Amino acid sequence: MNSSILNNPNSFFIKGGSKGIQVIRGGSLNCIKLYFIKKNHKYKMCLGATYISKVQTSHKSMNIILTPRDYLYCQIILSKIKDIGSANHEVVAYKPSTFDGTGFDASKPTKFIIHGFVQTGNANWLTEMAQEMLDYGDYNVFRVNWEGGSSMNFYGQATSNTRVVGLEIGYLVNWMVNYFSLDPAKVHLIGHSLGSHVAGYAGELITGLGRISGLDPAGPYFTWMPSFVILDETDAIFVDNYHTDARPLYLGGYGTPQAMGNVDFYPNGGSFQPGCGLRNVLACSHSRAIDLYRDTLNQTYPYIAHEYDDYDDFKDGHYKLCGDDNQKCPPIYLGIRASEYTQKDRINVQFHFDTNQEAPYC
Ligand SMILES: [Ca+2]
Repeated sequence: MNSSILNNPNSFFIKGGSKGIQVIRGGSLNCIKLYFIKKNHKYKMCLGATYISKVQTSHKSMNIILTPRDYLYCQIILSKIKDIGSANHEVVAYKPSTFDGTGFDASKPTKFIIHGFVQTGNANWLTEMAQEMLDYGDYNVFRVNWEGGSSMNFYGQATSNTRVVGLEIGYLVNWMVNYFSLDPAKVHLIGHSLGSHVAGYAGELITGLGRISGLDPAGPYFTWMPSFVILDETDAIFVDNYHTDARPLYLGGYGTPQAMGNVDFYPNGGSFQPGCGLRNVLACSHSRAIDLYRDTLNQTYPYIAHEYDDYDDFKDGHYKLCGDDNQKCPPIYLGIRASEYTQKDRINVQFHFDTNQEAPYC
């Protein structure tokens, strides 16, 4: 190891690489050691397989050094049925005892809920959605808390940290697949904003991951980036995205307009949500994707959407030509039941519809 690099307090490098942010693609889940050196302290991080993307395009102008794993404080917490709060259990890969007494059952479908920028895994919407998931189905439900990496009030830093959180989840799930014989096809990652891309990074590491739901995937630094940078349809068997705040950042939008799943939902056109008004300064439209998804857990009637080329066609009532038997573009359930869609081999299929301004939205 180059001692001059070790002695440079600003160095960040990957073993075998050189100073700076480097690309490491592929590899197994065997530990790759990272060394982070700052302020005369050396941190050694063992993250499993990883890559650090160095991408310089007009859409992503800089790369930010990752926050050390210890500072990022990533927790993965299993929510116990009917007992949100004090009975939650943090679980750790390669420590099966952390699963003892949690009620975890590897034969059940397993959900992970992942927050975004300037949030925590203990925010109300995560604990409430976890409980709603448990009420809806017989699942294992985990909340991912990466508050140490998301709450620095610097978006660029948080975008870099999403890669570490994705690694943590991928590392845990792959261990669970090996240790508990968990079926990865029954694993479903649900992420909001930056959490959507966290799910994408995790999905890239998990062979045969069943599903990712992107709740208004973050736009800045991600839109039109390569597949390995963004959540996209290659990251799971089925990827369903919900675009609710897809205006450009200079107009206050945090989401992306880019269709990047197998199916992409654009309620009310996807750019702005009814009822938000001035409240949009509090990311009202950005959060609406969460509200809509949760509503599909709470309502007894199904939310159904139809395929259109764009929102204008929906408003004009121009249905897509679906063939004589209407089988070329079948309708789809929103939210939790989107996985029942029958044409999962298609990509970037757009669904447009309008909603109410508050629950029930459809
Ligand atoms: Ca991807």
